Amino acid sequence: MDGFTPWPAGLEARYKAEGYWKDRLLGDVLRGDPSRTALVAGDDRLTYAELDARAARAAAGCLALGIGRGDRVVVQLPNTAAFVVTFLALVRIGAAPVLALPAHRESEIRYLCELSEARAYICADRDGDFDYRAMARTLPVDRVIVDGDAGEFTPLASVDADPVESTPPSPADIGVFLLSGGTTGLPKLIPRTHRDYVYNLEASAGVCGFTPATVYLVVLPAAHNFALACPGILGVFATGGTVVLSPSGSPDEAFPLIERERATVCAVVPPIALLWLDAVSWQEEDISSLELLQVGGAKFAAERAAEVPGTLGCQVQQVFGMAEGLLNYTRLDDPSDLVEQTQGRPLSPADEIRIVDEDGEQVAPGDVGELLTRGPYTLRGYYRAAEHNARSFTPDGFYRTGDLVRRLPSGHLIVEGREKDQINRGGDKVSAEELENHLLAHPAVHDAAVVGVPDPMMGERTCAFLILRDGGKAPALAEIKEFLRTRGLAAYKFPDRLETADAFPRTPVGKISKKTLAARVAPS
Ligand code: J2J
Repeated sequence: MDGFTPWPAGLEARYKAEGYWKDRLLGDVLRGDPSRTALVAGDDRLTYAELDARAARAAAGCLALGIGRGDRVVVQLPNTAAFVVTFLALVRIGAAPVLALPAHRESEIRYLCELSEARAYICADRDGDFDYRAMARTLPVDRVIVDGDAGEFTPLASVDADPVESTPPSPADIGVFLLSGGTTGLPKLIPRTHRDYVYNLEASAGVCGFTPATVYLVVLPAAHNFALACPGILGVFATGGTVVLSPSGSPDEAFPLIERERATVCAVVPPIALLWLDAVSWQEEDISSLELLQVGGAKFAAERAAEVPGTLGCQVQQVFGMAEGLLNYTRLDDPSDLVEQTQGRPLSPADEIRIVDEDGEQVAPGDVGELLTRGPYTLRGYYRAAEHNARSFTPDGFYRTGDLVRRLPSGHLIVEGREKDQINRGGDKVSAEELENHLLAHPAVHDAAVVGVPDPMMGERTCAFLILRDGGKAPALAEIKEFLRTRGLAAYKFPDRLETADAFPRTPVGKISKKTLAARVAPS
């Protein structure tokens, strides 16, 4: 597979022999009782048998359009039954979905289509004021498939045919492409094979105690690794429970669904958890069915984690994960101090962890260093990114996470910071370089440097420092946002704040010192 970095033969043999890779396929995850409810989404309520039948018909519909094994398809759908059916259909025929977020815009989608050489782009008709079809007209793909009012494009509803036999993919094939949070000018694609992603979701379902009685509420974008497979939607399907899709994590949408469907588990990012902790005082719904709240994507403060059981009436689990692979979970039977104060420990006994200093040497036990990892579900290279891979991986295949952690004797990790040039905006990742490149295109901007500023709700917000061109007038934040919007950048990557500077502070080696810049705007 061109552009894909495989695991070395020795490790492949080991992961198979030790039972991590079972040669199961993503298309076969629907393992619930056929008569039980698999999916609730808006007015759709589908049993396992019905969802299976829909996926089979959609798979045949894709084949009829010439989409098949080895193809890539960019999928950008919100939390609807269409997302689930489309995902299952594509993985069944061995076409890999490239999972974009609904918030992505032309800048991201065009690049994903180009990089993946996508056979098709599947989207919704609109998202509020935004018309995906208008964007789709300019994309470099032969076929656009639209859920809803398709206009001149292929309606998703027409991608439907009597099921046919087709050659199944190999478990070693790429099953799905996830998006990296990114630290570079352009987003990176993470190839996940059928067998590694199936292990990811099955092992996660085990650690999180999922059973056929699990009712899992999805409030994060279904296309995000956390909501999709940690254990997520696919972990629920593999253990026979019920998935309930919510359009968002807003308490006025999520709480009524928890009450109505008696949801037992939900995965959220810290800003949503904080909102829910407050919202119980004014929302009137009965959310007592909730047993487990998974919180991850950004650091969740120990004090707030400690409030979850008393305030929301459920257990809390911290999740420190990444689309690249490695997942850390606090365990359901961990003592409360570990659950509150750590971000969990690795999912798999085969996860290898190294914590290193700037010279790549292992730090003393308990000291802070950069987390490196490899294992049976951690990528060995980004897709078609040889140059970047040379920096992101050690010669022996450990992924450099860019996260600064320390490890307790129990194996639990505490995230202490970050080395990568990224802003973690309440779980949404913003690559500083990507935003800087867009800002540099503005006529008034001579140079740009983007840093994170602490924020009580979001953890961090994005601050852009600008050096203006000679005689240039400082643009207003609203103008910059409008400029970025016309450039087709996703809105969550827009700066929250602008500052001007005459020059940027430099490190001894001449790089912009983002630490010094961030200190200028940090609350004292
Ligand atoms: C601090 N930083 C965290 C945490 C992720 C489950 C949960 C999260 C993600 C995810 C995911 C953190 N505390 N608890 O894919 O399956 C930061 C780290 C990490 C980066 C990965 C999942 N949990 N982070 O957030 O690919 O910096 O995945 O390297 O979006 O988020 O981002 P992403």
